[in-house]
Amino acid sequence: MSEKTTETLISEKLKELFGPLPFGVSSFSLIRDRLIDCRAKSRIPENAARVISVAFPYYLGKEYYVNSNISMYAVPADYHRIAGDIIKNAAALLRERFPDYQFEPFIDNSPVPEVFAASCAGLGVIGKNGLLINETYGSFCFLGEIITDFPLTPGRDAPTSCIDCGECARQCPSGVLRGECFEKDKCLSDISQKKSELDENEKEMLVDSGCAWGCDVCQKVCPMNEHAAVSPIREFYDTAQPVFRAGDSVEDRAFAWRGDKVINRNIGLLNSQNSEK
Ligand code: B12
Repeated sequence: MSEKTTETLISEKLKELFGPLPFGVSSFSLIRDRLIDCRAKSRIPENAARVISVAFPYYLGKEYYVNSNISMYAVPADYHRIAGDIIKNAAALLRERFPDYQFEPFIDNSPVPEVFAASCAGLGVIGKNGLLINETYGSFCFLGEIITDFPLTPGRDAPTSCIDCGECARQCPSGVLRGECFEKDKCLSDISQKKSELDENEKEMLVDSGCAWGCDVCQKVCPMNEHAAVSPIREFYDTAQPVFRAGDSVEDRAFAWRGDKVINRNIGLLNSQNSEK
């Protein structure tokens, strides 16, 4: 019987580690020139060859969002921790099993343009809203990756695009998706994270959205999300908190990194509007 190649062994291990989570491989050379400047950049292995992208679906079913006042991605406990634990644990086990190779995990605060890399790895198309849309789970997926120096066979050599119906751009509350280029600070999701004082227009947009953290409009109106499957990640359900009240602990929430001032300010704005009605 022929011996299994290292590639086969690593591929089998990845299936064992990620189970039902979509994952795929892209060539590091595709993103080398697109890396995002951040501290984590220094962790990229010296002879980086491949990026193993993993999607962490987070849609829990509509009953989980009843009367919610925060974005769907912030309903479960902090994905940086939950998905971070899965990807860090996987990288540690890969290092242990294949000590001749490097496996470095990243999530969100990552030098990898995660949407682009995931599409190149075959995990889905890039929507006009800039998000990765997976065939099964839609765009309701967090992304993370492991960079390795092992030359696994990559998926595709370029990203692919959505059906381009334009609905996300038409419905975008701030109009940022209708602009020539994506001006990050005009996105309502970015506005909801702003530490500095919001101007009247920003306050109005936030209040109208009813969402104290993030923005889901470009995802909710996307026809490619209509039949998104629910997440296979148990912990997302067990930790779900759809309504956040001023004074609740931000510990282990997706917005913990911002502290409690910004979310409390936003909730105050939503509440003051409700009491005026
Ligand atoms: C900064 C950031 C933000 C900023 C700016 C977003 C932006 N679009 O630039 C703000 C705060 C606004 C934001 C908001 C959100 N974010 Co954000 N964000 C990031 C972060 C940390 C970096 C993004 C970045 O700077 N990319 C680099 C620049 C160069 O990318 P870019 O300008 O978009 O360029 C892309 C296009 O050129 C495209 N592209 C290139 N070639 C081609 C070719 C084709 C054919 C096509 C179609 C596209 C394409 O690919 C490039 C790279 O992605 C990433 C994590 C990461 N490390 O990637 C998460 C990330 C993109 N965000 C994520 C999420 C969930 C969100 C929100 C949905 C959260 C919410 N509900 O409020 C919103 C969505 C808003 C929106 N429509 O973009 C997820 C997206 C998951 C997914 N399924 O795609 C990520 C990957 C975080 C994660 N680890 O899961 N985000």
